[in-house]
Amino acid sequence: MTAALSIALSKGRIFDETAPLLARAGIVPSENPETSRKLMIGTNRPDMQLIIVRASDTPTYVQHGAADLGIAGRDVLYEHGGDGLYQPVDLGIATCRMMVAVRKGFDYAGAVQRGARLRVATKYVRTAREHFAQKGVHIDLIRLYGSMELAPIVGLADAIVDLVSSGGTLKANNLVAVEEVMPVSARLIVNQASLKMKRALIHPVIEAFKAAAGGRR
Ligand code: PRT
Ligand code: MG
Repeated sequence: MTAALSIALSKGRIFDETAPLLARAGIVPSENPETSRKLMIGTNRPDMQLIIVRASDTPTYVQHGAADLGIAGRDVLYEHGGDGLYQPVDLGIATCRMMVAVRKGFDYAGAVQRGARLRVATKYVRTAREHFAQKGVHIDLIRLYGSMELAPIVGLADAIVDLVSSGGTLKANNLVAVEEVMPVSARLIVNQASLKMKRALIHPVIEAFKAAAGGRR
């Protein structure tokens, strides 16, 4: 059975930081997705359920209307492109920064100035391509799926584009951040057709998230 409204979100930091906002919006999951193996989780509201997806898949589920609402990082939304998605609320959670980082001692400014062709490893290929195109820097993109921090150390790339929050991971791997690409936080996203068809149900949820996100600060 599917509930009237579904919210797609990922386990881990997105769920952890969304749970208090959900609670403030009056939505309490009936199971903890961190420990449950269920991918569809009911809530205290019979008309609302959570769909647990991979973080980078959230916009896809919402775009196709497989979920009415979703919670996704700006990083993920930027890579996806945001087609068919309405983004009414910056939730101000799961914040970090998308950064360019290099091996300590690598002369990034010099390389850019000389017009050297940079090898850039990342899973954020669209973001990286647009960032360097805007700067007029030529790059060779190397697409990775994770552990980007390894690439400069083993000589796979000159630079990486990755998310940084505490900076601990960069530090532990002898890397330094040299440039900000964009600040990142998680957004509430809504399927545009759902918004039209289920406006009476969805509008109060959007307002509740706005209030919850505002009250959090
Ligand atoms: O882990 P999985 O491959 O399933 O997917 P995912 O990595 O996309 O999901 P998850 O749950 O790790 O992240 C979900 C969202 O959280 C991301 O899309 C971001 O919007 C947001 N977020 C906030 C972060 C971070 N902070 C973050 N620090 N996502 C990832 N990181 C990683 C970063 O990639 C790096 O490897 O943490 C490491 C750096 O952390 P520090 O604290 O050492 O700087
Ligand atoms: Mg992760």
